[in-house]
Amino acid sequence: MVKKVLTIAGSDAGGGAGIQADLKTFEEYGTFGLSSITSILTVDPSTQLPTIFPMPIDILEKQIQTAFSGGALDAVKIGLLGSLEVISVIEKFFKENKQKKIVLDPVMAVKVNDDVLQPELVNAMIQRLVPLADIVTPNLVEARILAQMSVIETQDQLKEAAQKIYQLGAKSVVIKGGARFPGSVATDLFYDGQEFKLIHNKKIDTSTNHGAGCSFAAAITAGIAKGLSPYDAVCLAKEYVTSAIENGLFLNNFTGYVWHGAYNQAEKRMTKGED
Ligand code: PXL
Repeated sequence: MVKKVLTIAGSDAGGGAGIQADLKTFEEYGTFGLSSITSILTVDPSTQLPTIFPMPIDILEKQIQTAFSGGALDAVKIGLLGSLEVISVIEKFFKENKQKKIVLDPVMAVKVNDDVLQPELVNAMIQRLVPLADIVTPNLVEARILAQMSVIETQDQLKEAAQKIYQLGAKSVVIKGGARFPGSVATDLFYDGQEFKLIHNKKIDTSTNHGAGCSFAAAITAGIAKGLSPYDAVCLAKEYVTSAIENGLFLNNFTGYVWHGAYNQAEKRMTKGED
């Protein structure tokens, strides 16, 4: 049976991150993707500054209602929220449908300028969404905010942050240290209250990484929907995203996107009749 996977996230008009990354990734995993759009993100071509247009809450609620019309989904990913009210709607439908397998990508900033978006959302996310999550997938900046630490630069600090986020009530956490983490290798850390698992990879020297975080969380969601443990889902997602980054493409002179189809060489599909 094809698994049904929902993303509740922002729409990235550029096609690399957010809802677009999620649906493309769900498809690559052979799962059926559904989407509830919380907001629309655009980027000004001359300044490169992002703008977030929140979806009216009643329209978001109708989308989530549509997605849950057949009951609980096989897994759900939460990304960019857009507004505080979104959290209450999510809570309502998760509770009514006894939704399990919840992945929280605690998006607080977009790569373009790294300003923390909507700080009022952070506390609500910590108190109300983190405890629902089977896995939370912060990057280094988000981990620092969730764990209320001033720096994460060493492996001990990475572990301390993971433990603090776990103690907020998530069943597991993976911190995407990635290429930003000091040192010669890209380091991520998985923790589920049992043992710390460091995941090392080579640092990839490329700027085609827009959408990497969203795609990673989406890949974990699809993996969990298909029955992988959170840790196994993280390891496969890592391979999937590494390939997507290595084979990325540029939308314009500024923005390099991950290529979601890279792992499966999707560019070779449906080539009948192509010149
Ligand atoms: O990667 C953070 C992110 C999340 N959600 C949406 C985005 C981005 C980054 O651009 O566009 C919709």
